[in-house]
Amino acid sequence: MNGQTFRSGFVAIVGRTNVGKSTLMNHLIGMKIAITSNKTQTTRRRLQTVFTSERGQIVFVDTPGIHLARNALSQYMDNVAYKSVSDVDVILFVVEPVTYIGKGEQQMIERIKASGKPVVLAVNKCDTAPAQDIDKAVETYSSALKIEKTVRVSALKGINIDELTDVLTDLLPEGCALYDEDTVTDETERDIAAEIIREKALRNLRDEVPHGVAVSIVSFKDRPDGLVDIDAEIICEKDSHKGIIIGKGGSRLKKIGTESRKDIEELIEARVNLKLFVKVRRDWRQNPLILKDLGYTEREHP
Ligand SMILES: Nc1nc2c(ncn2[C@@H]2O[C@H](COP(=O)(O)OP(=O)(O)OP(=O)(O)O)[C@@H](O)[C@H]2O)c(=O)[nH]1
Ligand SMILES: [Mg+2]
Repeated sequence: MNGQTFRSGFVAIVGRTNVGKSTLMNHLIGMKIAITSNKTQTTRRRLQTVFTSERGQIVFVDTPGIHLARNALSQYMDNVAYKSVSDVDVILFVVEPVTYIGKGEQQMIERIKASGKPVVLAVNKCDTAPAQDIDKAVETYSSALKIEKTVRVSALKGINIDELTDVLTDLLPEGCALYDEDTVTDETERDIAAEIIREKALRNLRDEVPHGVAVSIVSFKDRPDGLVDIDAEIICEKDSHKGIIIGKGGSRLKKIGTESRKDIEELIEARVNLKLFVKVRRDWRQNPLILKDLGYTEREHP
């Protein structure tokens, strides 16, 4: 370790929905674990990944993006994000190169201030704006809260990612590794597979349909020859949405299935036989029992 102090701890990745938190986390760890999309409210629950280097170990906590909650699911999502700031060592506040701080973002800023935790500001999507706009965004956020370090990044283009991991490591407490150095996440293959299917559904749907989609893995079984059989349900809120998800002659569902299977095969390094079913569960986003069933409830974390 070249005589350097080894540092370890938790970093919460927080910010408005769609600013690129999950894309950034995937680039920070060098692997696609979190799903991403150009729709708002893609991430729905807390997701942990691990980055280990010679200098230290960072446990990243990706969180749902702040938006104005309108139902029980989105209320849960905002709460996960707000709460995450209090049980980590460092906060990675991700923003876009803008100068407007919305109501939800302002509430997050208040939570961050109250936590007293050190904050690193990542101005993401730097590939989309001229330098003077990025400077203005830095000014805006620096006057709204105390920031230890600012890093201008592009998660999509991989700009300044190593610099960001260095800055974050410097702010962690001295300590030994919390996870085995080969660990990338504590998510199960089953849970990641469900998320991959949800991502493909999100990316192939428009308007209000994607926000009412959830995925539940019904069975996940290895065959002796190495093939893995996965049955999954795509849950939606209305009969009309079911028709849209299935598409003309089943074309959209087939596309979602093909894209999902490819990514799941890459993830689990095995051939997959994937069967998708679409099921309507009316207004499930308001139903506490269904939310619990789908894992959208508070869990205990170390
Ligand atoms: N141009 C550009 N687009 C980016 C960058 N980072 C992320 N994106 C895009 O921004 C969109 C949102 O990315 P996500 O990573 O899903 O955003 P998020 O903040 O996790 O969103 P929520 O989970 O809803 O909170 C996707 O279409 C990404 O491809 C970037 O650096 N540059
Ligand atoms: Mg996300």
